[in-house]
Amino acid sequence: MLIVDDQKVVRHTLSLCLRNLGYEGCYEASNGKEAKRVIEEHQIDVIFCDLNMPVEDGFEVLRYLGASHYQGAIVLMSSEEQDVLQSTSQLARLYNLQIIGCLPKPLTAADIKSMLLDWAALPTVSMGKLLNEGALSSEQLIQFIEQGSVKAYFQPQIDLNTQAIQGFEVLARIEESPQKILMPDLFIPAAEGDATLILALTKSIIQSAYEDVKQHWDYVSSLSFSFNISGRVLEHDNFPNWLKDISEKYSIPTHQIVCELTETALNDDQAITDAQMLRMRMLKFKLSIDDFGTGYSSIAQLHAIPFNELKIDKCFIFDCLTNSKSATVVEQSVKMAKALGLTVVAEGVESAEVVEFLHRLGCDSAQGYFYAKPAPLSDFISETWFINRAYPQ
Ligand code: G
Ligand code: G
Ligand code: MN
Repeated sequence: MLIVDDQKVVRHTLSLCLRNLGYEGCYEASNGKEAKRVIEEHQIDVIFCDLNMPVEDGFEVLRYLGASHYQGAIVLMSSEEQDVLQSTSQLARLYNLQIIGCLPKPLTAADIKSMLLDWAALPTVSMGKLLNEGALSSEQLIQFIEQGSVKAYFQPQIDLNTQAIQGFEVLARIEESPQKILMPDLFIPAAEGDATLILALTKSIIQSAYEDVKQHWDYVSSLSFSFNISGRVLEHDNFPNWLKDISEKYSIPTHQIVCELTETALNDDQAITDAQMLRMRMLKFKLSIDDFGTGYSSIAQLHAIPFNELKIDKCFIFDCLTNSKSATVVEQSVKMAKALGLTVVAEGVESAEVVEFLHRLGCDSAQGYFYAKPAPLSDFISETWFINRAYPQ
């Protein structure tokens, strides 16, 4: 275990407490810099990390752990209010880090004990390793890709001014059998760990979607198609040109293709990703910033890259009618997007009331279960609202 805190008394108390609980030999670090050194040199299963430290703070430690794909558990500690701790643990999840608890300061032995007991009792969290149950191995995934089991599902995006469909987001599924459809959480995280694999997967989803689009072209020729593009995919220099070539092959104009990039995807080498995004723009693809509001680098990125669209994350949309903080995030995101000349899509719209709220704020379009769940493209072609091009009000 590793304790990172600038206050000696905190480190001392916590270390004593852990020893009493049977955890011997804790490492200690008084700032982020020292913590990184310990993590590089030792196998650490649990990190207790303070947020406010003068040299390199807890946020820097989290960023570092995310970048180095740390697999162990993390406990956040702070005298900040509970909602700051909560938001920080949400941030950490974006880095695929495992936060097992947030301890308010001053620490108490009882809090520490109950949290560690819960953690030890969790079946999925074994020391230092996290097993994602049911997740596909790389070999399985490669096999599914090769046998053509990767399928594109389509979720409509509705123009809030006209109630007409304006396009689809394409979401990956694997058809293990006609009865068994595997969801992305079973294969995307693993694929993203391997730049070659996520590239192969992304290409096969796009190819599969283009086949469907071509087949139904007469019905969808005016619509946009959004793909989720992981930052790892952009590490491949020739991806933008590959996308241009395949779009030409299927006669789909590049301005109808939207590349959704998540903030977390925009990671390690900023210069490379930025250059790739600019290439995409020069080829006339549209760029969208996905899951907006859940990361913390978004504003800087909006500045640096000519995005066309901003997608407000569903976590803010879900409770925007009951949670004033979410409502504020939605409202401000719309305002900011408008000021920057971007179109705004709200994701996770589940009710007519939310549609109404978004429309009032000036949000351009909406996507969510209220309209439709992701499904094969052919399912939509026969729907009357689709044919009539207006969603019933
Ligand atoms: O489809 P679902 O509704 O369960 O999607 C879950 C998550 O998987 C979403 O966050 C989405 O961005 C991601 N996802 C779905 N399809 C793709 C894909 O083709 N590529 C990448 N990189 N992520 C995807
Ligand atoms: O992260 P990304 O925005 O790419 O992923 C979109 C995800 O959101 C997909 O998993 C999709 O199935 C899901 N989704 C879309 N609309 C809704 C909704 O209205 N409710 C819920 N719960 N999930 C939604
Ligand atoms: Mn998306």
